[in-house]
Amino acid sequence: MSTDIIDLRSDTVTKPTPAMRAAMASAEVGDDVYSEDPTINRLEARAAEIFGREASIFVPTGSMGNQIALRLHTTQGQEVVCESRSHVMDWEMGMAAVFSGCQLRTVVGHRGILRWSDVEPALATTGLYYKAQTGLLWVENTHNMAGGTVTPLEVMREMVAGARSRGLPIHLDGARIFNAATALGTDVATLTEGFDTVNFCLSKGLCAPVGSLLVGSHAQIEQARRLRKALGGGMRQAGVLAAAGLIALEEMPHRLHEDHENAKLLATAVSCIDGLQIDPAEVETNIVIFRTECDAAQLVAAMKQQGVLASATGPRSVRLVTHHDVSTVACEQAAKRIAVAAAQQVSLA
Ligand code: TLP
Repeated sequence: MSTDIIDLRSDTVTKPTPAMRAAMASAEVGDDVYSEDPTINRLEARAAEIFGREASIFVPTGSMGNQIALRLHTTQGQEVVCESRSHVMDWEMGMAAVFSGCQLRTVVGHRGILRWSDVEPALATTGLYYKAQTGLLWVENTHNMAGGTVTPLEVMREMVAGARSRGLPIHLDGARIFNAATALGTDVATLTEGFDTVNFCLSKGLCAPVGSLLVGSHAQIEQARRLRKALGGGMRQAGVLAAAGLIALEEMPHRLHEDHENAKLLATAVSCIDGLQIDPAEVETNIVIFRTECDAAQLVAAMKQQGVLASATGPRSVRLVTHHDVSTVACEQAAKRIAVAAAQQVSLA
């Protein structure tokens, strides 16, 4: 196996930058359960400001931020309408049912993107006593499992307007919302305007070691503090984490275009490999999901032998995610190694 591993499994594998480590070492801290950690307070205030909201809360993970939002907006027995391959559906451990007593009603979007016309027929808001009522609309931008696809601004606005017209709250899983804003050439406040709550992650392409923020109104975030504590997410001197988070928020978004360019480069190279398929034009951000004629798990294992780590996202699909810790040269190298691994699979078939 090659020793210089190129890790493209996820942008969650990024390590804190030297500036983050220095800020962590000297962070001013206090007990955040008493709201006395000055660095967390600064991070929360800054996130609210950047998103144009009243308040925000620092949570350990994106999953926790999403689940707090889900509980905030719903009551037991309701439905949450989301895209069929959204993170809340596939990767959050059935917590909509466990923590909020809700079920998910999924709708298939085009490349993960939901339009109002897709969603409207799935809503139950008429008050019919014999149907589970829709309690919440859920959008994921960028859409992870659809390959980092971006919901454009006009569609975000259409979804918000639709939710309003039916008196429904709308939450955004914006784990990678800075990637979406970068791809669209807009800012996150504009892109997320009108969403009742937005969850975004510092720990993915923005390189912080830990943490996400949920933004919303004062009243929602006050209630979110109770729910975070209920989930065991009341942290103490977590200003050491928020210090890295502040750098992630202020300094890292501006470089995300590099990850997008590297993803395009990888997709273009992969599209030339026999037995692998992807349309590079469909790659908009830092996620590349390609189809393979051979077994995806076997290909991933063969890629690992060549020193490239990736994830199988289905029996015939493989995900590569670019990030701060893989350079353009490393991506070029990864493409060559993927070609070797794919050729081995073809020769085995
Ligand atoms: N995504 C992870 C895995 O869980 C799949 C990854 O490697 O991409 N929303 C979206 C859209 C996400 O992609 C993720 C993480 C989350 C929420 C949850 O964030 P964490 O991992 O902090 O709980």
